[in-house]
Amino acid sequence: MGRCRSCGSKWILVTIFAVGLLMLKAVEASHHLFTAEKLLQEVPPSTISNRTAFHFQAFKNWINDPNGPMYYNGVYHLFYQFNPKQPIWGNIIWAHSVSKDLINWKPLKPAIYPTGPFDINGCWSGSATILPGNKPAILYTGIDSDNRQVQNIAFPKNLSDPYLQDWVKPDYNPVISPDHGINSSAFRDPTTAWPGSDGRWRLVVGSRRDSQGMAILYSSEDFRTWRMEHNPLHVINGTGMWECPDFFPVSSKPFEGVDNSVHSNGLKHVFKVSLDVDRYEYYTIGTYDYARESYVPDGLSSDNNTGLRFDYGNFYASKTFYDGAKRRRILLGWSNESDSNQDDWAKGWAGIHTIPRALWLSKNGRQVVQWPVHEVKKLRHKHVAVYGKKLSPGDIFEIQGIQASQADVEVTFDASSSLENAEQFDPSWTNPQKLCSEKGEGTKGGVSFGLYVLATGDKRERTSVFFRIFKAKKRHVVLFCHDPTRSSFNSRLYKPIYGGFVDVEIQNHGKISLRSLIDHSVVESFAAGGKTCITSRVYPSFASGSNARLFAFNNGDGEVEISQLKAWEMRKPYINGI
Ligand code: DQQ
Repeated sequence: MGRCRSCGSKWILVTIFAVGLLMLKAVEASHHLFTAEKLLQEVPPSTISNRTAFHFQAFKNWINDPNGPMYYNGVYHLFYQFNPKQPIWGNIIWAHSVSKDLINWKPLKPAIYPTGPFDINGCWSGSATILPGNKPAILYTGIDSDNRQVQNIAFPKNLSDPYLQDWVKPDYNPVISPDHGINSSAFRDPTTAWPGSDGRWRLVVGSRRDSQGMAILYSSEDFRTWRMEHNPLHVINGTGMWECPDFFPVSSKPFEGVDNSVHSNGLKHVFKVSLDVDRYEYYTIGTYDYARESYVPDGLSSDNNTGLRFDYGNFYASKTFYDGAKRRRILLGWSNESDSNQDDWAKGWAGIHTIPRALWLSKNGRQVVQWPVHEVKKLRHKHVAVYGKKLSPGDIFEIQGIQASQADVEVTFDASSSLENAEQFDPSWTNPQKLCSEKGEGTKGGVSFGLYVLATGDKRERTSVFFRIFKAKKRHVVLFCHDPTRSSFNSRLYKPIYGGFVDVEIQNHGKISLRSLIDHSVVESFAAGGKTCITSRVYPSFASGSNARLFAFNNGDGEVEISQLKAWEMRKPYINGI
């Protein structure tokens, strides 16, 4: 009898499931109709083929923030904010991929998705911490049944599974609630935890009180019961909601990193925040006093919208982790599409992550330096080189011989014979992005040179990656810009000009280096060995696939030399089935 009863309920379940599936299919079908229609009517075909090849992305649909990156027992884990149903934000869960080299990624089943009242309305960003006994733990923001933002914990179900595919959430979730008058709709994105000098764990959660952005500090003895500390770790008036804070010690040895658990005198820390109000990130370098639990940014740093940025372009919600295998700190960021929602429906995918970058403190301690992880070099394939090529004013020189839509370009320009032509720098020019717009790539004169990437043969379509050098009172000022204004004929695109100053003494030797990773719809550039980085999303209408060309140009008044240029075609790695 018992069997018959359970048979009956099984059939009811099967029927409900089948009806659900049909409904789901209907929804999917309507998306397909919409997609095909839009595709044929309005989207230039080449926009569709601009899918990135060697940047992290999902097989389809929407992705945003990198979550909980970690290296565990020989495997890199990357979780990310994912909408399993659509190429727009919504239905957010943690998707999960693993890698042995940070370049090829194997997709696994979703790791964290709504299961209880503490996260029933969404599983938002968070971080991983490896606890003593080599046990990973994830802390993430859940949107609970009252739509409050709460912090939850999850553990791997089976530590002997090399991929840690199943994650369990204890019943005692949430572990941190928005008590003490915290705004429950502005309380998210817990950091990786670090041990304090008293043995208690610490972490911060991003928040705001009115327009005051803050990183609320919590401590715990057992990683389960968390106590809000009296003082936030950091607060800045007028900055609004702080999303995805990150706080970590930084090494001054190039390419090296420091684990979050290290305490030592003189060790510098970085505090980074993603500002919801302008959707850019800012960081400061400072000193963390473990005993007082206070973080004091160095006098040179400011962490509002005049501050330092990891990337002066389309880059947000970044997160670092310590890679114990190679003793380095790695930074991952989300680069959103800058096409329209309409285009994203047509493409069926939206959002990529930037190439993992090693990150360390610059020699003068004033900023961090970033460089693509060395593993990316294994994608380098056919290559071309140019040495000692002089560019006279107005010259445009084509670099031929590789497919330039999927390439890694490293170039050193020598502007020494041209520096006397530099325009006078006005000290009131404090906003590099604005300066790049005012003195765009089309502005002739002074000292201005760089690359046209993803360009057509007639250069009517091009993305300009360039330097402009000015003469200030005691030194020269170097401006680095990305100008995508002419990157496409698609009128629906957002084409912001981006810019950052480069902290180099160019008057000493006249040389400056540039590396650009070009991947169909993304250009990720590193000026002066990674001191100033800019990422742009561009969608050429014609300069795509084998039609994309690469040029170097000199728009200034004096001669500039390409001391050395190497450009490699890049192979396509395996990324989540694409
Ligand atoms: N994205 C997540 C939030 C975070 C925001 C939601 C930043 O947790 O604050 O998808 O992009």
